[in-house]
Amino acid sequence: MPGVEIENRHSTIGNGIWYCSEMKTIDLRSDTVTLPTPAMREAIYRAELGDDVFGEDPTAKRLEEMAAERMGKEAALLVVSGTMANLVCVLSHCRRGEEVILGDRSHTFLYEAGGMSAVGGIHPHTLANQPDGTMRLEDIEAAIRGDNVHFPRTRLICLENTHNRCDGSALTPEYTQTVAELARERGLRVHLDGARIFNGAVALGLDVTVLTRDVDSVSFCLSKGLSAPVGSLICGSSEFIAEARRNRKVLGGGMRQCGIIAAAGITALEQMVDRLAEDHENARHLAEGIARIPGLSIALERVQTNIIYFTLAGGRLNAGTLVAKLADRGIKILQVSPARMRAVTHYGITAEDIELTLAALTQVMSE
Ligand code: TLP
Repeated sequence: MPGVEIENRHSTIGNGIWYCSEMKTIDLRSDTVTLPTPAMREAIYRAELGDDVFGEDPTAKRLEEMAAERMGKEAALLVVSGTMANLVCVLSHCRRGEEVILGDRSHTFLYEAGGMSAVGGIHPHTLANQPDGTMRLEDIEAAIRGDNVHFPRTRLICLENTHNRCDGSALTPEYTQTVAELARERGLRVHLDGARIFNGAVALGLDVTVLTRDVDSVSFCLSKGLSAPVGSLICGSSEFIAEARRNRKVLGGGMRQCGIIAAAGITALEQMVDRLAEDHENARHLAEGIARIPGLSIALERVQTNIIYFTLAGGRLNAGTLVAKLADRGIKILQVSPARMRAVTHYGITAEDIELTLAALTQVMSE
């Protein structure tokens, strides 16, 4: 089953029910660990292919048309990853020496290897992310540069929805619209890192286009909660996507028979979006259980989608030890700082897995 593997383990310690020679692994490190569904493997097998750099892969074209329509944009482009999607978008909006306003906890700033400056000579201007993943409007306004020879030119504002490091929070359409209005007034563009935009739409009960209508470009991932093996899409105007296609090529991202990837992506869009609600329910259940375990603390009011963060509230354990002890019990989560951890629910994680995880956490915390 995707996200769940059977491992051979020969544990001699402990007395929990999960100790046995054949131990199930519950992998909550990320929704990126999801494996393609049987329907995706079938679609990959049957995919009609061509050379996409010549514009001749019918499956890639179909996925790009579907993606553009889903996001309410004119056109779309398939790229390898979320990281490449964000980089291609920034390169397509900005020239060398220009500046991007983005959150200090945004994925693009924290976890994309500084690509915009390393590759594009583009200057990141970070502003404090609020706990809900927003940046204050007054901070954005104050950060936009005046026309002065000393300053880089501000060109772009980047938002992230859902916001990974801010507890998987979903940005509201009202917030996005307000930022976009400010951007338009000041002659700037807005890019949305929508790696998990469908989680946002499902959590807010909105059509995804309501979350994307005000931005100039949006990227979203097929290979997270939607379970496809690889790929992200960039959506925007036809003119923007033509520029993005060129920048994808610069990065070596022209993929020949990429219908192989696109076929799984089509299945993902057709079959895997609505079920994200189940991941949100499991995350909530996990969070509520964690809130009841002495020594752990979690901001329950922040739990909205499939990502939860929780913290050790004092005591003798550090997060590294707790993560290792859980791993010994076949449960994988991520340590993000000395006291803080992340767990992400996804396809293949069941309500029973959540119970097992809570039982393991309770046991480790009481040892
Ligand atoms: N996030 C990964 C890690 O890189 C942290 C994860 O496990 O959550 N935008 C957002 C909001 C993301 O969370 C990620 C991946 C990306 C972009 C990059 O996507 P990929 O991994 O496809 O390059």
